[in-house]
Amino acid sequence: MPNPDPAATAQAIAAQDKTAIANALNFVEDKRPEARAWVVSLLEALDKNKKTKVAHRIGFTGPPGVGKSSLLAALCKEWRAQKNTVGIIAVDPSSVFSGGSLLGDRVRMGLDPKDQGLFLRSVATAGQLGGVHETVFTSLRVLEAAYDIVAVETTGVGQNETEVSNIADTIALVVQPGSGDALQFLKAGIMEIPHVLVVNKSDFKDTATRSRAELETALARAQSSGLEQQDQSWKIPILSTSATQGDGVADLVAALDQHRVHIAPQLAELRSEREARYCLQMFRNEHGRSGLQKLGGEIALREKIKQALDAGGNALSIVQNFGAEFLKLQ
Ligand SMILES: Nc1nc2c(ncn2[C@@H]2O[C@H](COP(=O)(O)OP(=O)(O)O)[C@@H](O)[C@H]2O)c(=O)[nH]1
Ligand SMILES: [Mg+2]
Repeated sequence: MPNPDPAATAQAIAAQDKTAIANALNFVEDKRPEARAWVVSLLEALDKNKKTKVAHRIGFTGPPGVGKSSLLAALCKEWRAQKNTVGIIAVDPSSVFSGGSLLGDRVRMGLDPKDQGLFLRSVATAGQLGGVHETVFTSLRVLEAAYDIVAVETTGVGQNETEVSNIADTIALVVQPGSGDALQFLKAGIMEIPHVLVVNKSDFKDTATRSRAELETALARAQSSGLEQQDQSWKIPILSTSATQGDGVADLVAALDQHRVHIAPQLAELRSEREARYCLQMFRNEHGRSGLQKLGGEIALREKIKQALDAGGNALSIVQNFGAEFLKLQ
C-alpha cells in the first residue's frame, strides 16, 4: 500500500480524524528510514497549517502505581467538561490505557471511547525509555495539531523526568502517600523539574496529610538550601487529589492552567530552548560523545541546532541532517 499523502494526512489530523492520527503515530513509532522521511514531510505539512490556538503540553511523571493514569482519566473528564479537546500518550506498559482491555478500561474510567475530542495512545517501553522518548515528542507534535491539551505520562524517577522536561511546558510530579517518595526525589535532585506537585490517593486520609506536610517541608528546605528552580517566579503548588473519588481534580486543572498562563509570555522562547536541548539529546543518544565532538562539541552543536530551528526546521529532520553530516565525517 502506498504511503498516504502527508498534506492530506495533516488536514485530516487537524479535523481530528482518529484513523489518520493513529496512522500518523504508527509512522512516528516506525524507525525505518522511509517512515522517518514520511514523518518529516508530515511535520512540514503540519507546520504549514498551524492552529491559532497553541496546545498546552503537559507531562505527568512519577513512580508506577501512584495513580497517574487514573488521574489523567479524571482530568480528561474535567477538561472535556470545559470543552477542551485532549490527546494523551502514556509511555507505560502497565497503563490502564494499554492492552486488550483498552475499551473496557476507558468505559470503567468513565471515558467515552467515541468521544471525538479525546484521543488516548499508549506506547510500550520494552525497557527502552530513551528510545521511546525520541518518538514521544514527535507524537505530541501530531496530537497538538488536533487537540487543545496534549499530555504524556511517563513512569520513573531521574532520567525520564529530565527527558520529559525537554518535551512538556508543564510538568506535574505525582506521588502517593506513605511512600517517602518526596524525600527520594529531593535526594535524586529532581525537585527542580516539576512545576506542580501532586499527592494522589488523598482518600488515604492520615498518610496523605502527612505526605503533603513532608513534601512541603522538603520543598521549602530544598529551596532555601539554594536548589535551583528553573523559574524562580513560579511558586510550585502542592495539591492533594483522589483520582478515584475526584477530589482535588478541579484544583489540579486550575493549577496546570495557571502555569500555562504564567509561562505564556515566554512560551516561544522556552519551547525553542527545550527543543534545542531535545535535539541535542537525540543526537547524543544516536551518535554518542564522539558524534558531539566530531561536530564541534556540545556548545557549538547546540548553537547550530538553534539556528536550524529558528530557520523553521523541525527537530526530527535537524537531528537527521546532523547525523548524516557526522556519518560523512566518519
Ligand atoms: N485509593 C485510591 N486508589 C487510587 C487512586 N488513584 C489510583 N488508584 C489506584 O492505584 C492503582 C494504580 O493506578 P494507576 O492509575 O494505574 O497508576 P500509574 O501506574 O501511576 O498510572 C489502581 O489500582 C488505581 O485504581 C486514588 O486516588 N485513591
Ligand atoms: Mg499508568
